[in-house]
Amino acid sequence: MQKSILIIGACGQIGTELTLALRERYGNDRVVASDIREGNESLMQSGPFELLDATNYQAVENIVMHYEIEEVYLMAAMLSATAEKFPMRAWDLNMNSLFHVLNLAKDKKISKVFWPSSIAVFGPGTPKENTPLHTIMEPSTVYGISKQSGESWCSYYFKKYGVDVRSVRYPGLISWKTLPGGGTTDYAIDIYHSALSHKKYSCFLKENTKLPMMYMDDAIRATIAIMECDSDTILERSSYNLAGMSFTPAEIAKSIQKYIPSFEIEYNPDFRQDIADSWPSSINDSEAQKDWNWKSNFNLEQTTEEMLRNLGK
Ligand code: AKB
Repeated sequence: MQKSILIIGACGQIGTELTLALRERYGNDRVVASDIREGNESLMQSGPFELLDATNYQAVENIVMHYEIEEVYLMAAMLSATAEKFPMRAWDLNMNSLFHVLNLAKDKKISKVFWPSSIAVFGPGTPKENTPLHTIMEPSTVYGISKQSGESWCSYYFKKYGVDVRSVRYPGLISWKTLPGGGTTDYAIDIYHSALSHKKYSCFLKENTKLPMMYMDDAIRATIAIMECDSDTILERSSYNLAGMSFTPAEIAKSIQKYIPSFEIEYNPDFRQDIADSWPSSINDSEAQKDWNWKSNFNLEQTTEEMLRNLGK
């Protein structure tokens, strides 16, 4: 019999595509989607869905027991820009949801956990280019502090209780199926929507702010790959660096102008500039390549082609 999987935060940017990919792989009925709100039609109609507040331990446990869940993907989180506005709510959601899932695994109610970390674990003192997995972190955002602490807790639960938890540090993720919300890298999605609808975009980051990014297909592939590996190939139990591409707002604008020559961009940096300035420009993911054969497929040109083609339909 196929295993049963629960996705918490299934209606968000990553959760939506991850749920659909897992349903295709393991069967619609085996993949339970849950979120605090309802999601898009394809997600709601393709398999089981439960309304769930990830900060409520009892509610999470009830769903795990009811569906005899073996694996949990915990995708619910408050992202960097929103977390700066609501620090306590962000801490509550990002940390307590993780503890609930780790404790379910510690008590053997589930057997495997995926928890996403982020490039936000890094801070202003981190080497900017080709940032290694183990380096100075010192995050300067609420979101980054929650992700860095979460990584340490994952590693602790693995060492102390044998919890099989796996994690990657996502860069900014670019997708066309579901809009992101509350992130600093969200500009790299908004720009495609604006290019198609208005032929111009006002960017909240400066033109030369280079950040690590990844196309969603690569992110979903990495997530499923790390979860399907044999446990003993996962040598890093805090979180793995994951690299796709790196570009600046000026470079993404130029790639759009190849398809929409009249597209114009202007720069009006806001509070998110400080967040972006504290993050690396490019990531070294050699451990993921070595331990579980990770390799990204999409560069900026391919991403722009995919985004404009799909959003333009
Ligand atoms: C954000 O911008 O907050 C996220 C992230 C890099 O984790 N996309």
